Amino acid sequence: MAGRLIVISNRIPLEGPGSGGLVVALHEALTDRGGIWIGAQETDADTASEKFTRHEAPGYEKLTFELTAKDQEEYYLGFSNSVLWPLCHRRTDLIDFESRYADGYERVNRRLAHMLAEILEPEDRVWVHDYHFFPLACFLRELGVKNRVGYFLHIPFPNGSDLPALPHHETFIDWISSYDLIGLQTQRDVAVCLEFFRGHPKAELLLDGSAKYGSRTTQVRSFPIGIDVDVMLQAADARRADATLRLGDGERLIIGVDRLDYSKGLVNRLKAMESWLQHREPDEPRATLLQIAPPSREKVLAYREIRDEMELLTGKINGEYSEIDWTPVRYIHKPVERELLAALYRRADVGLVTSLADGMNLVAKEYVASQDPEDPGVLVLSNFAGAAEQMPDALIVNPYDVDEVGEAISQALRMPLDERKARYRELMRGVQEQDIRWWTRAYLDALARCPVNLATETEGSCD
Ligand code: GDG
Repeated sequence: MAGRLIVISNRIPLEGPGSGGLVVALHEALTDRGGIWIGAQETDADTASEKFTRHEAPGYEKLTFELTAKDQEEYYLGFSNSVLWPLCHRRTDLIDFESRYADGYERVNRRLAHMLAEILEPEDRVWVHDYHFFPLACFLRELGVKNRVGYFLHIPFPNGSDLPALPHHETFIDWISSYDLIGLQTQRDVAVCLEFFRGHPKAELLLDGSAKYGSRTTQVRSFPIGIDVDVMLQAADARRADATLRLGDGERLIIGVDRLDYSKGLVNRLKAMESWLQHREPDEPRATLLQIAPPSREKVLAYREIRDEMELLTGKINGEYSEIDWTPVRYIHKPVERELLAALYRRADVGLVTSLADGMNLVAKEYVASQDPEDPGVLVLSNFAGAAEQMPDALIVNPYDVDEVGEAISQALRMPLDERKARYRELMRGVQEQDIRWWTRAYLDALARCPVNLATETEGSCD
C-alpha cells in the first residue's frame, strides 16, 4: 500500500531498536514498511519547540516532540495519569483534577497535531497509541487532515457511566469519532465503546458494527495484543533462577510481576497469599510469593500511597508467617532485567495475576510462554485482566474475593501434571497464534481496509 506508516506513542526508544514486545513490534512494522515513529522527549527549556527533532534510525525515521517540565506535570502526570488512567481503570475516586491539567493536555495534543499536519503526505496512515492522545485526531481534523488515522487504546475503554467524571466529557465523543478505526484490547471493551455510542443522542450504530456520529463513521474492533514468544522461550532457563533464588528444599515459587500500580490488585494479592497461609494444610509444601514491583509514576500521590500499603502488608504477613528458614513474601521494589525475569517465570510453579482492571496484561502471556512444556506451572488470572478473555484455561479468579484467590493458589500448587500440561497446551497455542507480530499485522490490515472518511468536520468541538 502506498504512503508511509506514521506511529505516535508517548514513549519512544531512542537508543537502538529498544526492548519489550510492543517496542520491538512497532520497530519491525516500521522497518518492513518504512515510515516515521514519533514520541515525546523531555526538555529543560521553558518553551517547547514547534518542530520535531530527528533521530538516527535504520530503515525509518524517528522524530521527537518536546515536553517542558510544565507539560510533563500537566499533560503527562496530570491529565494522562491522574485523570484518564484512574477513569479508564474504574477508579473515579482517585481522579485528581486541576483545570491546568486539561489545559496542558490540550496544549500538547494541539501542538503535536500542528507539527504532524505539516509533515503529512496525502497517502500516509497514522497509528496513534494510547490515552495520552485521545484528542489528537480531532485536532488533526480541525486542521483539515483527511488521512486515515487509527487509534489503539492499551488500557480499558472507560465505562459510559464513569465518563461524566471526565471534565468537559461532552467532547469525548468528538475526540474518538475523529479516528477511522478504534482498536481495543477485548470484545468486552468493544461492547463498552459501542454502548457509549449507542447511548449518545446524536450517534447511531450501523449494521456492520461501526459507529456513526455526525458525518463520520468509525470502526470499533478488538485486537488483543500479544508478546514476542521466541524471546521469552530463549531466555527462560530455570537453572539461572535457582541459582539466584536459593529456595529451601521442596519450596514452591509463586511469581507476580507488575509496575507498582493500584490497577494491578497488588494489595489483594498479598491478602490472598495471607489467606492461603492461614488455610494451609500441614501436608502442603511451603511456597514463597516473589513479587517484583518496579516503581511507577511516583510523583502521583495514589502511587506513593500504594507503596506504603504494600510495605506495611508485606511486613505484617512475614512477621506472622515467616520461619527461621522461610520468608513467604519476597517483595522487590525495583526492576529485574528481562533475561532473569524469563528464568524466574519458568522456575515459578504459579503465575499470579490479580488485576482489578487491566487492558490486557502481558505478564500472563509471558508467564505461559516461559514454561517448560514437560513440567509447566499454572496461571492464576484475574477475570478483570483483558487476557482472561483469551485464556480461559488459566484458573480464572475474582481478585476481590481474596479467599477464592487463596484457594486457587492451593489448587494450582496441587494440580496434577496431566492437568497442568493440558491447560498449558491450550494457553500456549493461543499465545503463539496471536503473538505481537499477528497483532501489528491484524491492526494495520484493518486500518488499510477501513473506509476513508472524507469529512473532516466533527459534529461538536474538540475542546
Ligand atoms: C499497558 C496496559 C497492556 C514489569 N516489570 C518488569 C518488567 N515488566 C514488563 C513485563 C511486561 C510489561 O512490563 C508490563 O506489561 P503489562 O501488560 O503487564 O502492563 P502495563 O505496563 O500496565 O501495560 C496493559 C499493555 O499496556 C500492552 O498493551 O497489556 O493492560 O496497562 O512486559 O514483563 N520487565 C523487566 N523487569 C521488570 O522488573 N525487564
